Amino acid sequence: MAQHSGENGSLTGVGDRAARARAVARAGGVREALMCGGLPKRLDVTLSEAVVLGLLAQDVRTFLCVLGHGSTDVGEVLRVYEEAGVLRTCCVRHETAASHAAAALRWVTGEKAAVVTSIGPGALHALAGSLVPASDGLGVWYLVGDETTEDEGPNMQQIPKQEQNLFLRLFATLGQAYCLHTPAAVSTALRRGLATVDHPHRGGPFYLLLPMNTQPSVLSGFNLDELPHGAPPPMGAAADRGAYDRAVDAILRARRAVVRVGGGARGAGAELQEFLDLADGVAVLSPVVPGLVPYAHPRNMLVGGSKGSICGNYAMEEADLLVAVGTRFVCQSDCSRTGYPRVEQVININTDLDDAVHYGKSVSLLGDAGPTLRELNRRLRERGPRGAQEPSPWLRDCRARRAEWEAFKQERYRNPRLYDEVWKTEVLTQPAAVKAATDWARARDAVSFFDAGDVQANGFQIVEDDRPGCTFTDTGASYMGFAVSALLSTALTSRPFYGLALTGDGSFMMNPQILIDGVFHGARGCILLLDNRRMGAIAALQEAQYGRVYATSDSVEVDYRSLAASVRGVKALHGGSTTESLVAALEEARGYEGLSLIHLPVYYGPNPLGGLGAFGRWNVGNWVRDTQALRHEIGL
Ligand SMILES: Cc1ncc(C[n+]2csc(CCOP(=O)(O)OP(=O)(O)O)c2C)c(N)n1
Ligand SMILES: [Mg+2]
Repeated sequence: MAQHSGENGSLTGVGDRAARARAVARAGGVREALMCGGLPKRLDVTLSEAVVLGLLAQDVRTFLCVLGHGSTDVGEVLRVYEEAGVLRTCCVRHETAASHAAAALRWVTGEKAAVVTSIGPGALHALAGSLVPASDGLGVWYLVGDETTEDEGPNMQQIPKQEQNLFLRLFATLGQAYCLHTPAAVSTALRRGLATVDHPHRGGPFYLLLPMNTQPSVLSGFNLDELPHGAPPPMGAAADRGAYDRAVDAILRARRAVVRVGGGARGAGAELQEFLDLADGVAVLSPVVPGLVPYAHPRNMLVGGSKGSICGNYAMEEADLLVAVGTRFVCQSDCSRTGYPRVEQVININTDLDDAVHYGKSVSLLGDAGPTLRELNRRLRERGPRGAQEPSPWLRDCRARRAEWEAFKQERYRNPRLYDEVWKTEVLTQPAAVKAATDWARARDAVSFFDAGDVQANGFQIVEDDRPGCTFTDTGASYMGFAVSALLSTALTSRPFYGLALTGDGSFMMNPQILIDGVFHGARGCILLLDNRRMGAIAALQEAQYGRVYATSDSVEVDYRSLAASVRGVKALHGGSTTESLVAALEEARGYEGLSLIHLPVYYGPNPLGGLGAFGRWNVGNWVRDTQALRHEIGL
């Protein structure tokens, strides 16, 4: 029988929610409350409350929401628990932006969050946004409204089709999903979510579908012990079965080893650097891990692939041995399977079986990068390392290409301004602006986020990080609007940082909601809007492929500074047309303890000094025939 607010000391009734919330607050957590007797083991709770208690038990305390009729019941539980101070809800203006902020929070600080939406369009906005955590391996919860399970007739905003489980099928295609059709299955759903969101090597989005009629249904005598908690354990080093010896033989036989470093190598920086020396290898870093090998490291050939760099692509093009560490071979980074034309042997370290056997000619080491590299290093030391003293011819050649790349970049930085046909004046180039801004961010300890487009490609070609965790660029999904939305994570974290979102005019307008949400929730960061008055990356691709630009710009002038200034609380600035004026604007933004926007007109045009070029192959547009033919010729 429901009671009121536990005033009579009861905590077990459906109506005792507020008292339970206070008990959780007093004990410092659900598990803690259970252990100290602050909460009884068996309770009558609604499914919505069981879900929230379950998430709290997994240390999910941040909820980003756009509520609707599909989620008011969960919303009411969140209200009561927030009032008690055990969680924080942030209402935002767009579900995709909520998803980006939750993904960024996980990426930068490791803190977890849940995105809460209504049924239908809101849920689909979140689903679209979840391509980011799905692509970049980030654990994020999604609580989305779903149609009623009694099938009394069509629900507004459901998929209009006489069929069961349509949302479940849709969501389960993109990640792990569970529909709480049967409330008593809640602990199993929460356990599946835990395994996905807290996966030790590759987290992902977990979608908990909450039918509108089961949310308020009561679980009588629900046993809190059933709530899962604690992260699943990580894998260790790969099992042997002779694979290490075969790998070491291949390394000692090779003359030109390239080590491709992906997101799975995060946390294995020290092992990796030792391995580079022992194997006489050079590193080519995926854009998701800048700084994992420091920029200045003599064996760092930086990025490679269809955007790439002179040195990174040279190393890929010439290598006879590929050591792939925690990478999944996305087209842009391995030139659509044509990136390693001379490779005779692959050593592939990955925790994911499919990724570990991606290429032929592979010795696959199915295990965690750090411990597996440690074991490889140990055996290499035993067998006598190579390349210990003199730089080998391979390293010398690569270093020469690295010097060429540095000179190529310097030439652009020395010519930071060009006359632009649209702006009708001299403006900064993107390379010059991104270089000045990221140097500034490094010096000021700001975390840089990159949006899609030329901004992103220039970004990963330019950044000079000497440690991991300074730059976050969603090259997995390359989702326009990610970077600006990511700034909201500065307001959600308990580990404060200042964010710099480098965005294009196209990307910014995908999610301008950050101007409002950022002010309301207290974001600390700056949007640097590089305005070339078009979707530059696509225009450049059209130009390169077909010689004609089409449908990638419009003629509408937007005064982004005024637009930003119209939101009270946003500091709106102009970046001028020199690197000095840009840095001055960044300094002014940094002096403001809130959200700023700097509008910076930038160059778009044919002058090669206006960009950083492309160096590899890509299986898109009219390059498809040649790229695919080469892929089959290589046969890797
Ligand atoms: C949501 C989304 N839609 C479309 C794309 C395809 N796309 C990639 S870059 C780009 C243009 C980006 O324009 P802008 O942000 O202005 O950056 P620029 O390339 O001009 O520097 C587009 C349309 C995408 N990555 N994400
Ligand atoms: Mg643009």
